Amino acid sequence: MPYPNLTGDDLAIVEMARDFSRKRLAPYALEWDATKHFPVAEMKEAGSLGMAAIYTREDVGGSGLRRLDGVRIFEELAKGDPVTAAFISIHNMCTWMVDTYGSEDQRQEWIPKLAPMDVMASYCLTEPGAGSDAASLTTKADRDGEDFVLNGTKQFISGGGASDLYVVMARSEGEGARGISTFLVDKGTAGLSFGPPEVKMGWHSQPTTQVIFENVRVPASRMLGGTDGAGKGFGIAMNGLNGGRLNIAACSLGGAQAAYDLALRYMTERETFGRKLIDEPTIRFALADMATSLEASRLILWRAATALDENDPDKVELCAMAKKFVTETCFQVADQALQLHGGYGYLHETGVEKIVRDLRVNRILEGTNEIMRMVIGRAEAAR
Ligand code: FAD
Ligand code: 2MC
Repeated sequence: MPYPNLTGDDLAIVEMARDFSRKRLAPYALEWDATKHFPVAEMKEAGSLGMAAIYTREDVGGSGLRRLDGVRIFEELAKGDPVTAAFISIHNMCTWMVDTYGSEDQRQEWIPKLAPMDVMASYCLTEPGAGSDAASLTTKADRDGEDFVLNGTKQFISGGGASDLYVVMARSEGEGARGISTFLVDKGTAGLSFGPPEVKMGWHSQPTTQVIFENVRVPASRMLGGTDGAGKGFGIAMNGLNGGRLNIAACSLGGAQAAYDLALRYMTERETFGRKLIDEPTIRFALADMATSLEASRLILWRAATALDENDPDKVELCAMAKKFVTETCFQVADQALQLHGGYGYLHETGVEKIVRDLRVNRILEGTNEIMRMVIGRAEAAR
């Protein structure tokens, strides 16, 4: 179904992402999953097409597009591979944080390297003892003369060990959310190390590791925003996540759309009891529910992305609603697509079981869907 109401420019952006996804991601995604290959060359190619700094300002090499363009791009990328799309989303989140909250020097230093993905970035918030309750994080950043010294461990970091730059939330100012600042830490810094890659249900083509800080010394100029950034790190991290949550939802939508497309085609080919499955009324009802879920997901996602573009007062709640609704609904669509394939759906070569595995985690990361309900519930209670 064509996207509604797109102008020529909007369509050109979608078509660029679709073309890249079809040619450079889709043909290889199953192999990358099986061999646990992190497709760095393809991601750099996405960067060269403007997809690593989508809503970052143009003066430093960003694409200067909207969040609305972003969710359409991530839907298209995820049709080819939801895992690679998700890492490009995390990188975009880091790039946007540097562009929005960095000093002019930091913007000039980093964005020209982040935009083409010459430098790949990871986002480091979660800790072994602080996941959903992120403001309770304990990684310390102690001031020592002109430097900060970081100590602590980050957990579940996407791109850990592979990324060149780590955007790290650490406690420099004292207790609570307002005691946290954000630091830009180079991979080569002494005292920085990485745990072994976690063995996961999905997201096989992307490393997830601990990121360990043992007396990691960074100049004070590496605090995001300079001295103005002291104590602002939690707000920076959360504002980054608003957009990240939309992109992750868009990854679920793209993955589910791809699974649906496979199921629809299979229903027109497979025969049981002497006729095509597509001619069974109950199969058509299943397809109808799936198609409706995909369209509803797209609409709430576009609504939330527009709210973020327009700095709507309800943007945080709308992003949480979109993340919760789309990641849950689209997981069900992908699972149903697997069911419609019968036993063949359970085989790796069909491509649907990978999508189901890869979409499952989107209900957990970038804020679990229980935390999304907490965010929505708080906003509703405050009305
Ligand atoms: P917990 O916070 O311990 O929660 C456990 C369960 O309790 C969950 O179901 C949760 O929803 C529920 N729960 C918690 N509190 C409440 C409450 N008050 N009320 C009701 N239910 C509650 N983090 C990063 O910083 N950077 C990354 O790049 C990154 N990548 C990831 C990649 C993968 C593959 C995975 C699995 C995780 C990644 N994460 C990353 C971490 C992810 O964001 C956290 O796993 C997530 O926020 C949940 O934290 P937790 O695992 O500690 O669960
Ligand atoms: N956007 C902007 N600001 C936000 C915000 C958001 N989404 N959420 C919270 N804030 C602000 C809030 O307004 C407050 O600001 P101020 O101090 O100016 O009043 C401050 O942050 C503290 O917020 P709360 O008082 O609500 O803090 P609390 O600790 O009660 O709850 C909660 C915060 C639960 C919403 C937050 O910890 C959270 O989102 N937890 C989930 C963690 C998460 O999403 N982790 C994802 C890791 S990244 C990942 O998984 C990847 C794959 C990259």
